Amino acid sequence: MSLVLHNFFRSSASVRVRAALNLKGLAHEHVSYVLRQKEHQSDAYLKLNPQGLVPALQLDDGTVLGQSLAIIEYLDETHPEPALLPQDPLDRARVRSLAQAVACDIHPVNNLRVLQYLGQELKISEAGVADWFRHWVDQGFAPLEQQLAGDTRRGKFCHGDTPGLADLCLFAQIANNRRFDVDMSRYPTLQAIFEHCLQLPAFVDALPENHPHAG
Ligand SMILES: N[C@@H](CCC(=O)N[C@@H](CS)C(=O)NCC(=O)O)C(=O)O
Repeated sequence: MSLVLHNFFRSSASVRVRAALNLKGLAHEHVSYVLRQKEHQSDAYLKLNPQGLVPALQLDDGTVLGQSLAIIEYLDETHPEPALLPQDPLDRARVRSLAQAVACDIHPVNNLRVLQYLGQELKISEAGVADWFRHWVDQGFAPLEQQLAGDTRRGKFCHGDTPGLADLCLFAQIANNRRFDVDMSRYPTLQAIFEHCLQLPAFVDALPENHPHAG
């Protein structure tokens, strides 16, 4: 299968998918879009992905999939090993719930277009925008830390000792947090999971700084 990932090195939704592709051992090419230059809003990209966000995954028959969680679940269904979701329905719901706590409740309010709107349209200072970012991370991370710290289903990763969908989302968020000086000492359980991810080349290679088009 020849796969093309339309993405941007710093995009955390792209980091999720890059790490998933790496965990599955799926080779892929990169097409990069510089978000600050609005390359993801070009006619050519909008033809591929009318949602105008990265990432999008293009399959060898030309089909384009948008939305990182949908892409990751597609990869998991078509390449079941290693599994990114557990078998048991309740466990699957638990992992999806953890993943969505990051991907649906933290990431969207901290997305580039939101931060740009705050700065460019509402004229909020750079420091104010950074405060906004940290506020919404804290709103999401504090309950997540509490939930995961007290849960025996957690292992090295969010669910047991193998990485899955929730870890992909958490890893990408924590990697992104570094740009805004989020104080991770308040979230020792989340930080420990991040560090376990960093033991795996699949995650390390997905980091922004290791993207072939980083810069
Ligand atoms: N829910 C989408 C979010 C995708 C998304 O927001 N991507 C960001 C980069 S992380 C983006 O394209 N931002 C462009 C913008 O904000 O203008 C997903 O999970 O794929």
